Amino acid sequence: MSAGVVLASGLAACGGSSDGGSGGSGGSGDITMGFAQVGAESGWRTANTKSIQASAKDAGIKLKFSDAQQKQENQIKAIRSYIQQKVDVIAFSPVVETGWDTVLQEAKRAKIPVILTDRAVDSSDKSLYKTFLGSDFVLEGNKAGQWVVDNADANDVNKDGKINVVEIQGTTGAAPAIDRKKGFEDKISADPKIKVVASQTGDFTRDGGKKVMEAFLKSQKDIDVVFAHNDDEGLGAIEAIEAAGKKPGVDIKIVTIDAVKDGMTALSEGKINYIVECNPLLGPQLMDLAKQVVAGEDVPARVETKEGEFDQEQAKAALPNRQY
Ligand code: GYE
Repeated sequence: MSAGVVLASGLAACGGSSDGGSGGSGGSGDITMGFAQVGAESGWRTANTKSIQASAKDAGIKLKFSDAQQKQENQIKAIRSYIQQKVDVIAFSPVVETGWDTVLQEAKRAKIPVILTDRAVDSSDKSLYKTFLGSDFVLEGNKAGQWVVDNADANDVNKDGKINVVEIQGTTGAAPAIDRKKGFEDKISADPKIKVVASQTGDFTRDGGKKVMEAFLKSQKDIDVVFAHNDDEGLGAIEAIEAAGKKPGVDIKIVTIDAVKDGMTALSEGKINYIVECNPLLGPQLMDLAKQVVAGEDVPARVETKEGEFDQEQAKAALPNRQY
């Protein structure tokens, strides 16, 4: 409801209890970072926020943190306020890909370096940010699609020679939604039996996934597979499938992306069939990059995180040691 930006300073205790770990370039205790987060829409996002806050503390970086509640205008306001406060570096996870040039030019004019974290922007001017840190979302979509192809027989639940997929997309216009959709389509196009028969956004939330799945269950007679762009949407879909008297993971197969604890638990219980990992623990790498850009050092244009994928047995084995 509230249109305002939630601005909270997740301060690393000033006065310097943060001596350990920072290493490398000196003077990092003086760095202030403004971080404009997307929101708190998913388990992934919560883990990402915790990682950023804890790593800032460990690195001795003073963090100003804001939650945009999934609204671009709130993120823009937060970035402008960081420019006014003359922070040393701005990092943000752009809710959607387009519409950032003006505010990024303002940061550039103020000589404040910007690091894109987790999500990319679609801008022809690459000088507007120093680097991008995050995942290859097309590859994640590829992996989900390849799983549907590789398990085509099992995924043809009704044994009618057709594999009907319903897709629950992430936030419209967001890099992970655009890229995961594309990556998935690229792989399933290899098998003419596999078709996406319906596709809608669930905004990366559990509630969104549930509502979209309820609508799909009414409009589609024959659903074999759900492809949800994140675990939370898949978990919402499970609720809708169960409420319709069907067994998720059996009557309708489910493939998702993220591999957060709740998703992995559902996978180990047989309610999800496959999860492609997307690592939210970007904090330590972000703080290292921040120190480098503030020190004027060159950094790679793109820094990617390493990720895996899990079936039901692998989820059981991995769960006890899962950090998020
Ligand atoms: O997959 C989803 C979150 O941008 C990679 O955003 C992130 C995505 C993640 O809401 O759960």
